Amino acid sequence: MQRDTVIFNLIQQELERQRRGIELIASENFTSMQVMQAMGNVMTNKYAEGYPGRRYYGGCEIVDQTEQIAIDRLKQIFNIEYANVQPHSGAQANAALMLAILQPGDAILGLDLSMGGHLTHGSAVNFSGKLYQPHFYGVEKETGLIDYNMLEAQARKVKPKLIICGASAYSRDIDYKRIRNVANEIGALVLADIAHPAGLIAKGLLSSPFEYCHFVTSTTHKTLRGPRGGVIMMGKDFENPFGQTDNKGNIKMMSNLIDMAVFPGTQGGPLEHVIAAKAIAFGEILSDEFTVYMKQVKQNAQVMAQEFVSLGYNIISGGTDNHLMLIDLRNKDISGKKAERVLGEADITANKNMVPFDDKSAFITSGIRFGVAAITTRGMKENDMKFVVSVIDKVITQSDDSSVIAKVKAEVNDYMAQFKLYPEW
Ligand code: DSN
Repeated sequence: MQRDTVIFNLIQQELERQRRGIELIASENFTSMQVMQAMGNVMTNKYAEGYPGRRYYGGCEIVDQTEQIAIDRLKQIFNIEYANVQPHSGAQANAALMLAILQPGDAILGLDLSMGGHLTHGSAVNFSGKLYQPHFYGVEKETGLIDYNMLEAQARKVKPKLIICGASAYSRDIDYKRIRNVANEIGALVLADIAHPAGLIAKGLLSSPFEYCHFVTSTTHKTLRGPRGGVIMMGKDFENPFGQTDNKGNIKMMSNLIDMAVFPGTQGGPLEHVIAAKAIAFGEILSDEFTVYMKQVKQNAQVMAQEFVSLGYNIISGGTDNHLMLIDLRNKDISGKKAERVLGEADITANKNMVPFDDKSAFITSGIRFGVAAITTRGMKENDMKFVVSVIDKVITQSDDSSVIAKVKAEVNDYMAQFKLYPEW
């Protein structure tokens, strides 16, 4: 077989793009070399439908071990009873979890996408909004914080079977206890989708949802810095409240329902090469080095937010508790769409984002979202945040001057040359 130079050239170009730019997409990160190597291994050849020790294919003795190590390490990270590491992505994790506990048409309550929520929390264009009956809560206009009064009022009014907390563009901690209290009152289950802040939660730098939420889902590639994928977890396993029994008449545990909802419910063969990479990433998360990394992420985000505020930028909620921030650009007279484009021309990558109560569409938006997990992996510290904010400000305030953008791009490329993407390269 001839080497596919077309594709390998494109991969090389992507490596160069990642190396020369400032990566600020809040949902991205740079895996370690060993995590990346594990994603390209022979386990991609293996079919392993089922779970360790109970597969539908022969020859699974070795992938059984990698998958079990991934499960055990994830349980150790969060000190929990149950983990399923097979979901191919965060969306798949949420789809499986909902399949396990909901019937089509059941009411669900989540944070509105336009207020920082996620597509899989009930958006009309997503399975969650098509199969189930979605209802939403938002954030307070004055503070940008989750409107817990609205959440409680909605919960009492629509009596959802599932309340979903967690967000894609929300920079503050979440009051899981308050959400659980209202869920108890109306008999709802609670899912925390911690895809964004999982790494901070793993290291105790944000509140843990496990005590209060029945279920927790996450991606593995954001602050957890692993391969692209998803997981489903429970702090404590419990008997399913729907009365489902096994063939001996015993009430099935929730873990059983969730495992069945992942496979065969929503997925076929697990990606065992990716699960091997998840196991490696989870091992890295257990290290002290990762604690240092996560603390730096939090510190960098706070310095970045302060720098933006000092230059007159309007950060939703006024700051950040986690790795990201959402900026309302309306006082800077530029849309999110244009800001994303001109920053991209200067090799600064970010994404446009609606802000709460936005008057522009999701294609234009008034906001932009920045996250620091990826640049912190590259070794950036507090002082570097000042450089990053200064170049962003130059581009945003002089967005129509192509000579400024070209100059900033050269500055960015020069600055980033000191931070290796991978120590070995
Ligand atoms: N698309 C991801 C994000 O950027 O936050 C969430 O799925």
